[in-house]
Amino acid sequence: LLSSVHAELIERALGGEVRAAARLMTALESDPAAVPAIMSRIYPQAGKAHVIGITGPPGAGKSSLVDKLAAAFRSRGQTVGIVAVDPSSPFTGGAILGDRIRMQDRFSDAGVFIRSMASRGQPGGLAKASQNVVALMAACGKDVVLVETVGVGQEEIDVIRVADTTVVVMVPGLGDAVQTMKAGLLEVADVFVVNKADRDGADRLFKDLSLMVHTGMQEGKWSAPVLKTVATENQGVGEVRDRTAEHLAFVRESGEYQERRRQAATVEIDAILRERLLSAVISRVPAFDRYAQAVGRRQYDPYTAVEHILQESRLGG
Ligand SMILES: Nc1nc2c(ncn2[C@@H]2O[C@H](COP(=O)(O)OP(=O)(O)O)[C@@H](O)[C@H]2O)c(=O)[nH]1
Ligand SMILES: [Mg+2]
Repeated sequence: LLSSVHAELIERALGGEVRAAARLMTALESDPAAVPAIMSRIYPQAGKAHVIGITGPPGAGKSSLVDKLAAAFRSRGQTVGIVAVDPSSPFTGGAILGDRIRMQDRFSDAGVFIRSMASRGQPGGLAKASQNVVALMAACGKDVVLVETVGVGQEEIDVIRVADTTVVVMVPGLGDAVQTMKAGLLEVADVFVVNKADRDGADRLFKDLSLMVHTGMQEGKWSAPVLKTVATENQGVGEVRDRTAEHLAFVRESGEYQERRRQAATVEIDAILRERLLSAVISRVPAFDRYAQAVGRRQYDPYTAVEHILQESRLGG
């Protein structure tokens, strides 16, 4: 049930009040019991934004690019939300603060809303927490929501599974393109950016990526453009803005958009369902921990333990 405090915050946030939106985000992050009611009010309004995921290795220049990209969208009159998912712990959150200062500095502008999230300590997981914040920004009327996340680890990659368009940022000298393929980034890339194009090796990386994309090209399918940028010098950023917009138009036209939304919804439902099922099982099995102890002592194996737990919870066959 929606509390009257949250109901009022939602009204004000949807009306464009930034402080109300910020308080709601805090509630989404720190008050798991309040999340379902808040989301049920927000979700139906959240479909209008273009959600763009920006991912790549640490130090690739993602924050620098997001900063300039936000300005590029603003210059076309579009409002922008930024969700920066930081891999560092909230206790060593120097990078979070750094990003926020670096970016918010430039945007005293009310057309940009920035939220940094630590990747640890999110109840229910990072992907869900960031997706909720993205949905809220979209519901508040941001035209574009940029989601920055490090492209290492499944959880971080799940963060951008809900993006309409995914930009993979790579740089020369941080390991080759094959590493990126291994990390599963190739398959999610809609636009490749070779950032730090002012550095040695950028041309080589550009050629390797272009060849890779060209090899995988399919008739009637979107083919990821490979773009060069120097984020710190604001070079090539307008092109990134234009190609991401083009990608959205393309997938809308081709019908792929709906398929992506369906896949993203599957990821979201999956995560929520897992969590609900697990807590339902745990609450029905008071001696849950006894099983862990028994498995720890090798009295039986974890599969047998799960069999017992399911039977005891009466959820299993
Ligand atoms: N030479 C050069 N340095 C850059 C460029 N883009 C970002 N940087 C620098 O690379 C470092 C990491 O950038 P940051 O945006 O924090 O990377 P992130 O970890 O991917 O978010 C910073 O010192 C930036 O100033 C670029 O295009 N060229
Ligand atoms: Mg960053």
